[in-house]
Amino acid sequence: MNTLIKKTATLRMGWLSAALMAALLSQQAIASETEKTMPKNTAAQSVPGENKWWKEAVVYQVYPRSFNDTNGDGIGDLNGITEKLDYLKTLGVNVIWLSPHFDSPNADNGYDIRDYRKVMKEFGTMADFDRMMAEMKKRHMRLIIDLVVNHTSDENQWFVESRKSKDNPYRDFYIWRDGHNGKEPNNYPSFFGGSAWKLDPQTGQYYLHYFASKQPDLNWDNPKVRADVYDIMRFWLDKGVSGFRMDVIPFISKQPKLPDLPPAALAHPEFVFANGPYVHQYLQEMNREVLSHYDTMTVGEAFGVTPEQAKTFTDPQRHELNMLFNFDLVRLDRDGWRKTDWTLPQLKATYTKIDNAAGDDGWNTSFLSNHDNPRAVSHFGDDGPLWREASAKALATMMMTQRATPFIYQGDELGMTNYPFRRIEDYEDVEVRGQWKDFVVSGKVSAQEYLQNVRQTSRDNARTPMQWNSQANGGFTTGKPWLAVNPDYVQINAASQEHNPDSVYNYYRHLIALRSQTPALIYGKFKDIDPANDKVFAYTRTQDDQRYLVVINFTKQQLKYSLPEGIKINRLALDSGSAHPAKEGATQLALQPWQASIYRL
Ligand code: TEU
Ligand code: CA
Repeated sequence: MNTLIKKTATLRMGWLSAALMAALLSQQAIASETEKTMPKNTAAQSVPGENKWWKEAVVYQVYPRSFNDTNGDGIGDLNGITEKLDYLKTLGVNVIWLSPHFDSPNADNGYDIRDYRKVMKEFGTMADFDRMMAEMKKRHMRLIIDLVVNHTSDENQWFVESRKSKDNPYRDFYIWRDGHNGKEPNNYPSFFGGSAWKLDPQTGQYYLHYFASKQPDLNWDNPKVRADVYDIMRFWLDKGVSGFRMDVIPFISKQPKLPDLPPAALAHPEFVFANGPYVHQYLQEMNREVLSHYDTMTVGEAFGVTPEQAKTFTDPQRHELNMLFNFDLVRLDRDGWRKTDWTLPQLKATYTKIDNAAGDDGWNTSFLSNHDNPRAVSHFGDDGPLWREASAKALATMMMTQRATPFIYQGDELGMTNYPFRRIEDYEDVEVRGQWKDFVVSGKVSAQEYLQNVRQTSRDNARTPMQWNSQANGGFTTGKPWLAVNPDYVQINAASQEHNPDSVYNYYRHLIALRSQTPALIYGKFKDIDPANDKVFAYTRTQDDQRYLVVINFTKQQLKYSLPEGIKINRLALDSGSAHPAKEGATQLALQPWQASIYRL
């Protein structure tokens, strides 16, 4: 075994035992705290397995900074989104998730909020926001916004007050501790490098920050914090937003007394952070106080939550959240910033696991990328010129036919690819810069090894600007873009795809339309019919007498595929480009490279 593999193996084991420990911790927590203390929401009991608009929705994630710049400052803006609503309407999506649009000093591109009731000045004004929402309404689209309330910006007025003195009324809005023997209060690492504690000279105490030091963690054990967060939620719901994507929401309840992490958990603290004792209590309170009074869609970013635990957040009987983003799939071949390998049977097993964990009355999300992950086609497909389009369509087929609400990340509908990063200076992301210090500057790994990995794993891969056309900067801006546009915009852009019937964009359109019209593809039971096959992903979606088969060739070879006993084709529902789709009665399929087909059985 070479040293890299050995190292990865140990890291993985560390992660597993941390996950195990966290699972145990959380079981205890759920039994001891939540069930006993929390009154049930009796107002709006929902029936298991019910049909819901948010299950039938197709969501499109907009990362505003990189979407469309209308005033030439190199930063996307809300007017830029409004301008592209017809593009999104034509695509067929009906919910937009907007990454944070609030006033922010942008230490983490808006995930550090200074004023929750103001629009980030780079993105525009509240009038722009209202106009954007009105234009969405006209097109029967809904908007969900990003609720970032595990932490704020250090420039948020709450923190400005909090750090002033130990007896400031806002002191307990954050988590302040004395040092331990002249060092940090405990060994928590920050996701963005270094310790999760920062000494504040004004009072001589440390504050906790799971992310950048400009992102202090709120103290959710303080009821005033919770009440203020609920007010912010009502403010936006009353404006007409239809719900929230909730940033690292499982992290809001901290471990009592904040003990050191055991060494095995240090590489993956998320499994401990996500298992504080009161997380379910707080979410049930949030539901009772706010969400149950509106018709909302809620999706929690569940970094550190295992599929088995997901149900404790999303069980309709528990009145917490509708759905979670589970990271087992997008992090299948990841260990922190390191890229590892994946196999098709592993990918399939992940889908089955997540689906089983949801059970009949639970509900999942389906996504292959977002603003924190590499591009879908570069990650799970083949982004070389030969197979980029075919593999992007194959992945789209997989993503859109799960028993889950699909979330398309901006640009994936064009098959946009990872950026050809070379040097550390090419990156803008606070995460990359922090890790560079921790791993490379410290001498733990070579610059080459780090750069080789983040080239495939960095969040900036997904954050390069949208590629609208083949003009300068891909038509994203007339100025200098805040992050370089991928040079492949000349070939890959919206303008060249909108009117090409064979484009990735138009294939997405057909897929979205098919899913929207086909209850079995939304609600139907999922069954992997050939889990060990390492070349073809074949599964059925069944609702009553409606039965569909999805077959995806994950290789760049032509393949013959024999359907398992008892399954035969009735008719083709959608195909990504086979010269000879299978006919009625067929039990043998001839698959083109990366071909994806949906058949009615
Ligand atoms: O991300 C949460 C998170 O923990 C990871 O997905 C994160 O991106 C990182 O890769 C962990 O190593 C959310 C947001 O989506 C992300 O953009 C923010 O930076 C982060 O929270 C802090 O708000
Ligand atoms: Ca702008």
